[in-house]
This record gives sequence, C-alpha cells and structure tokens, in this order.
Amino acid sequence: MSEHSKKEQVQALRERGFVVVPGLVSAERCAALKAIAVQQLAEAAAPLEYEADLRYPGAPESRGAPGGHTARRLLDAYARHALMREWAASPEVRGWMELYFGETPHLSRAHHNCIMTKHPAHGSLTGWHRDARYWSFERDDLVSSWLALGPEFVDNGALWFVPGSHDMMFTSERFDAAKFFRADLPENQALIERAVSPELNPGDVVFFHCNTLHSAGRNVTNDIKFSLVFTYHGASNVPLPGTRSASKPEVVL
Ligand SMILES: O=C(O)CCC(=O)C(=O)O
Repeated sequence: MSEHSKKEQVQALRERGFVVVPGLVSAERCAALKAIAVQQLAEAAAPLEYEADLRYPGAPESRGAPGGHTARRLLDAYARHALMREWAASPEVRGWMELYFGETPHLSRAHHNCIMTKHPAHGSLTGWHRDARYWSFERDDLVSSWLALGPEFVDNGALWFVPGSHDMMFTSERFDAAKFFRADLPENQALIERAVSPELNPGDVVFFHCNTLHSAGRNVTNDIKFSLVFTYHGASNVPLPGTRSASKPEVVL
C-alpha cells in the first residue's frame, strides 16, 4: 500500500468514522487465518462467548436451549495462534495506526481481540451502538480493524455504519439503559436512514472509530461468517486504572 493511499484512507476515517481498505490481507494469509478460526470453532476452543450469554435479538434463551452453544466470539484471538498475533501487530496495521494516532500504537487485549462468528441459525443481530460505550480510556479515540475472513454482505449480517457519527454529540436520552442508540426515536431514525453497509471480500479490512454508530443484522445464508477484530489506541491514551479496559496487558506495536 502506498503512503499516499494510506494517507487518503486515514483521512477518510477521520471524516466518515470508517474506511474500507480492499485486499489488505492476501488470499493465502486470509485462508490460513480462516482455517484456524474454523478449526477452533469446531473444537469450541476456550475462551468463548456464546450468543446465549448476550441474548441479543435472535439469540437462544439460555445455554440449555436449542442452539444454546452457538458461539458469538472466540475470545482472545491474540493468544490463539501465532498467525493471529502476526496479523494484529503486522507492519501494515502498525503503519496505518501510527499514521492515524501520530504516536506509537497499542493493541488493547481487553476489547474486541476476537474472532467474531455469525451463525445462520441462532446468530443474533446487534443493535445500533458505539463501541466506546463500555470502554474506559482517557479519550474516546480508539480504532478497530475488522478483517473479513470470508465475504460479508447484508444477508450474512455485515456491519452497517452511520457516516460521520463518530463526531456527533448525543445526549444520554438518545441511548437506552444498555447504551444502544434508540431506534424508536424519530431523531435517531433520521440518522439511521443514512447508514451504509459496505460489502467486504475476504482480505478486506474496515477500520472504524470507537464512536462510530454501527449495527449488524442476522445471517440468513447457510454459511457461518467469520471476522477477525482488534482494537488500537495511541500510547498517550491510557486505559483508566481499575476498569475493564486496564484489565489485560497491552501490546505495544
Ligand atoms: O457482528 C455483529 O453483530 C456486530 C458486532 C459489533 O458491532 C460488536 O461486537 O461491537
């Protein structure tokens, strides 16, 4: 990737709150990462988060209900395999994050750091939210990388984003008790109508800001969707002591 195109991508992230970088990961690397994800899902390799734990719309009622052992996230992707670590701290990602933050990037192992799966049956939809809702840093300035390990499109539950929402100020009433952006409010609906869902091919990466409003639908295809997701921040933006954000050692890129 040329410096010029990287600068344009970083600029797009600053302006819109997300940017798609097509083909950032080669087909070979992507296939190898997906094979690890498929195998670890088949083995139910811990630590896992189950759909039944979160109970988002469409999820099973409990772990004992039909589909109760449907995984939502294979947690701690960084610890799962050397290839995952290599991607998370790769020169491509480091260079990108350095340009965005203007300082040494850190990878948070406390947030995202997972293989997201979305299953055709028992997979849930995720309502409108900002990832910063449960994150505790000095500044709400973190960026996640979402690597598509397979195709992502509306029917298999791809992400939707509201362009420019990372820069908007909202009063707390615009969110519900769980800090989801309330889709029942007309003023919120007007924004949600502007949302876009970029189609991704395997190897494409979406970088998005922790304040960008996003959501994702259910997977109505026959195939499980796999994505590899990590979150970064600048060295000077430290996690607040005693919070979940400070609960795991970080990786300095
Ligand atoms: O894939 C999804 O359902 C959305 C994931 C997401 O936005 C999140 O975990 O914060």
